[in-house]
Amino acid sequence: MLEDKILEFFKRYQDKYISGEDLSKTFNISRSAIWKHIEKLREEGYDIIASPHLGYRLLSVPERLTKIELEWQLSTKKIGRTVYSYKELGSTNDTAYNLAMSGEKEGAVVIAEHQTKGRGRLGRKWISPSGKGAYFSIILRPLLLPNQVPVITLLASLAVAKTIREHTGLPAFIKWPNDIVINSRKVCGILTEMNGEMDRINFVILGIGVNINTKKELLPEGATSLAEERGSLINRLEFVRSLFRKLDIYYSDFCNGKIKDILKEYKRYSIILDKHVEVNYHNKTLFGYAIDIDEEGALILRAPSGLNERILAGDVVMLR
Ligand code: BT5
Repeated sequence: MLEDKILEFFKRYQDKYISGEDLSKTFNISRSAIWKHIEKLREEGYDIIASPHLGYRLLSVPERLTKIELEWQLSTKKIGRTVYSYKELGSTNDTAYNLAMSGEKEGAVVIAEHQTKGRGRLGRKWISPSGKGAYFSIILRPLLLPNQVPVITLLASLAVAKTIREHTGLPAFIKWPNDIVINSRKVCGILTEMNGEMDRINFVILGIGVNINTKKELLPEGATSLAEERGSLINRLEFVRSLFRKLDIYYSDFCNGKIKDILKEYKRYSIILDKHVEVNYHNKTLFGYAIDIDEEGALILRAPSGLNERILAGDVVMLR
């Protein structure tokens, strides 16, 4: 789109006025056509001033999660180098899945301001109020065995928890297997899906939903948002860009076999380790003491019998 190209031009010459004539020469269209594109950008929330003598100048960009704003000078190795952004989608995981099936490369991100069919695990819903959170999915193509896929959820949880801490100062913790909580309330959920065979991964879709500026009233019981916890709004664009960078680092560590290092750091932010917990899975309930998370992302639970149980998935309830 020509608007995107004009925008890139503005960004390159940040803080400078650009004359209508220069723009019209660069893009080979009339000055009135340039004006129409500028108007369109303004409608999208870009604050562009026009001075009769000096030309146009970009003052501020909208706080929206668009391809151009997210990709701009991101400097990651893989994550977010290509972004597909939408105002509304069913589920970003579904769109990313379809893109991966048609060969889209590793690191590409699908992001939406609103999801009409946001999904959790086991067919549960992920509530995705418009323009308030971050709902995105990343295509990954790790050269690993399927049993190591759960570690991707671990590294993503670590990246989210650390980004929240660094960005907002809030005490974010990881609740195995896929939740990030602040003051015991859920602020982020992760949905990792895989396409592969017994001994081979074709691709993984890593879906992340974070409640950023969402009002509590719009969220289910037991959920919260970063803004609710901090008491002030958060710049979503900056937050998501920081999160892409963190994910990029941990994913690259993971691909380079540094699972031990990731786990070591992960455990520092785990809220369930060394606690008595209840784990529910498929109508089955287990009680025990959470003693460890292993290198395949499984929870090791010491049962009341004294025996250790290895649990691959489930919902954890903390017991007092
Ligand atoms: C999850 O499932 O927590 C995974 C959520 C993943 C969402 C992302 S958004 C981008 C991508 N595209 C998708 O379609 N999904 C991913 P689970 O552990 O099953 O938790 C689901 C439960 O969390 C629900 O049953 C609710 O109780 C609760 N929940 C729903 N929406 C929530 C929200 N916005 N914030 C906090 N909790 C929520």
